[in-house]
Amino acid sequence: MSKIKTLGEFIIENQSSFPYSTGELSKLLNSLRLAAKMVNHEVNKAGLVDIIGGAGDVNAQGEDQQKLDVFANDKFIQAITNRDIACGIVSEEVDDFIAISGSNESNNGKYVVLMDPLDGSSNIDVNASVGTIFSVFRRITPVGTPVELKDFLQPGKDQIAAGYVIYGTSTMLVYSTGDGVNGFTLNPAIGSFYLSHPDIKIPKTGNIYSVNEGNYTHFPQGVKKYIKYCQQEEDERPYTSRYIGSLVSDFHRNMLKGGIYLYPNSTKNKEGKLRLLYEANPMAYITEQAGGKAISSNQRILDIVPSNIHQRIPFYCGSTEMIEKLESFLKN
Ligand code: AHM
Ligand code: MG
Repeated sequence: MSKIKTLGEFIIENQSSFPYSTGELSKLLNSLRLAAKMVNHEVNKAGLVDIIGGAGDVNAQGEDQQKLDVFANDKFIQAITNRDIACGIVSEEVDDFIAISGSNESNNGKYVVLMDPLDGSSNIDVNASVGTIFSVFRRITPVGTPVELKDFLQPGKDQIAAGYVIYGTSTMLVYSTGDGVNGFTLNPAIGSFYLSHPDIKIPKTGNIYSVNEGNYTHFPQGVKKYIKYCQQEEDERPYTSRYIGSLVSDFHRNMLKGGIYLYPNSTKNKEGKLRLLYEANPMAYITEQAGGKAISSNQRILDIVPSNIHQRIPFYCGSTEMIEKLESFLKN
């Protein structure tokens, strides 16, 4: 039997392979791990809302019940803010960036965290899986000064860590610090994440395509043609269509089995729907670390220099050969 390893042990063991090995990134990852467990606990109770009360109700402790996405946002912000490691946060739930001045207003935090605390939250009501997505950069302004907008507007290739939590049939935390991708599964009985998926690699090709085909009429020509290609009877095709509508779940499945995920721009959503900073960038980083490819309409996601914190972007990622095929359709 192979040796069991917890996420905590893994983080400590791999600390020295981080690009800036001061132990601070480990602490940051530990705080994200803690918040993930709290959110997991709450997400798992979501089906009991009618019995024990939902958003707007008052719980047994006399506290107002929060919507799950607000709860997740608060827990991640608290966990990150509680330690003097990060100097700022961008969250899908908050319009502006959050500055963390730290103890004695020291502004000593070296990192910024960008996150979607509960992605795919429309899935909660129907008991389908949701996720948390996070991205970490080193600040570019000097330590000791207040964080600035430019600290958050860095191209994705400068991320030093990224990951996601999937609250699914099992809860998993998958992350990379630039040295491959590892996945950890939560044992809910004891509250520990265990290394279950070491060194994940996306198969070079696959037979799954994931896209909201209801929007087909509004898609760019190249994407329409690619979708038709996926459906043709030839070679290994037609591919299988799988779409949960929860980015983390669709991404996770395709990463393990091989496949392509598409969220194109459309005549309805001219910029696309997904957010560059806390959806596309972290997923693109994980994709490349696992040997896959992630692009926007005509460039690598990780090369894009962001212009605002909630920027949207067309997003395509997955198995390298499938993305390259899509690229050939987009070029024409
Ligand atoms: P959200 O951040 O408001 O939850 O939206 C993001 C979600 C993704 O998880 C998912 O891939 C996508 O929206 C689904 O969108 P659609 O319902 O348009 O297919
Ligand atoms: Mg989202």
